[in-house]
Amino acid sequence: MKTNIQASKQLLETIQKLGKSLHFFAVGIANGELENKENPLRKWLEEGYQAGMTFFHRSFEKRLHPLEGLPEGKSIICVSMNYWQDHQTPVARFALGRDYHDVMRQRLQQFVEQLQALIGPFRSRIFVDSSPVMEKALAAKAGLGWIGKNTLLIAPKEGSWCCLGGVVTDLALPETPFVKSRCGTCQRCVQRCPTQALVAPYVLDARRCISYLTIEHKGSIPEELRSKIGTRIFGCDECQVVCPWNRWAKNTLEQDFKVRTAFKKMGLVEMFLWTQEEFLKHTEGSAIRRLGYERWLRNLAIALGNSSKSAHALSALKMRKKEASDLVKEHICWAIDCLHQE
Ligand code: B12
Ligand code: SF4
Repeated sequence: MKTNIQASKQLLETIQKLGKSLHFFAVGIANGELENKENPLRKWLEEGYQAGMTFFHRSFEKRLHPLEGLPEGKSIICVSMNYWQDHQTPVARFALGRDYHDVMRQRLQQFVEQLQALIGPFRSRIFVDSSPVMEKALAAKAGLGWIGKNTLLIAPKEGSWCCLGGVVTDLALPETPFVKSRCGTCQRCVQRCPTQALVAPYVLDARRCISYLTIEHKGSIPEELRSKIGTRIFGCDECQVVCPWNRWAKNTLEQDFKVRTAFKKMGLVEMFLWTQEEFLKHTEGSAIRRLGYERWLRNLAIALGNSSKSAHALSALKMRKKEASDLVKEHICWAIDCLHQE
């Protein structure tokens, strides 16, 4: 028995060391059970906070039992990877470089191959927001950090500027210790959210969240929220920027995450005037590409309406209006009205 415990401790050390060498800033183990009497996912869905993300209903049970995604699945190796960089652009930091799904998947693949070379074959299934898995709840269970009032996973030393992922395995691994919440009485994220999307600590109403509206939402953006979006064109970082636990954020080690020149150098008008070909060229390999050109223009029209009035912005909006789809045209008209009112 004693030797078994020792062997599994050693295995855990090997896994954590390997993970760190591959630039994961935290590595922990969770067993898969998430079901509890007051399941927060159920309540969240009942309130309609998922907005148009209907996939949650389809995969409800699977999300609670992540081990079932792998025959004889026993443990889940959870990892996080830092994407922070000190650039303020209209694009949220997680999307400034290459798509994190690709970066993480490739790195997790390397991790599995190298671990198999060290300890022999085992079954595995990688996830990076690719299967119905509750990545934050699992990461919290594995002790990578705690779920903060902004609903994101916060790590004690690194903060929340990280993406999450993991590997379901048939290895029987010891669960790593849980980290207690350190949010305390702080409410900065809840108070500073521009659209009051954090309707209570730990509860996010996606229908109001700028990240949802600019990335996931397909149609017209509710008019009463447009002015609050400011000049954000893809995602929102506000509830992380204000979090005191992010004070010590360090620049990412991943070259692939580094900001693309287009987002660093180009202004809103220039990006709004990209042709579809230019949009595809500048967003190749980026998470932004999945937004599509039409929603890209929709978001930029709002950002221009919220920026300071300039002849350049007005003429770009008027020019685009001539050939725009109904969706984009509606947002352009709103933006022109905003600029005329200034
Ligand atoms: C749907 C989704 C969104 C939606 C909804 C966000 C949300 N808070 O749920 C939208 C589009 C708004 C969104 C936005 C963003 N997202 Co997102 N998103 C997801 C996704 C696909 C599922 C999340 C989910 O299951 N939500 C449902 C609710 C019920 O889950 P929950 O937040 O865990 O909810 C509860 C908990 O906080 C819970 N709770 C508190 N304590 C505990 C303890 C336990 C054990 C449990 C079970 C629950 C629990 O109570 C809440 C219910 O009210 C995950 C990837 C994945 N597969 O997990 C990425 C993910 C959460 N997103 C991520 C990121 C980076 C973002 C953005 C920062 C991007 C940006 N800059 O614009 C923003 C942040 C907005 C915010 N404050 O959450 C990262 C987060 C990394 C981290 N450090 O936590 C993830 C993990 C993707 C990844 N693989 O890295 N996202
Ligand atoms: S991402 Fe922005 S809009 Fe969404 S909850 Fe955080 S601060 Fe609010």
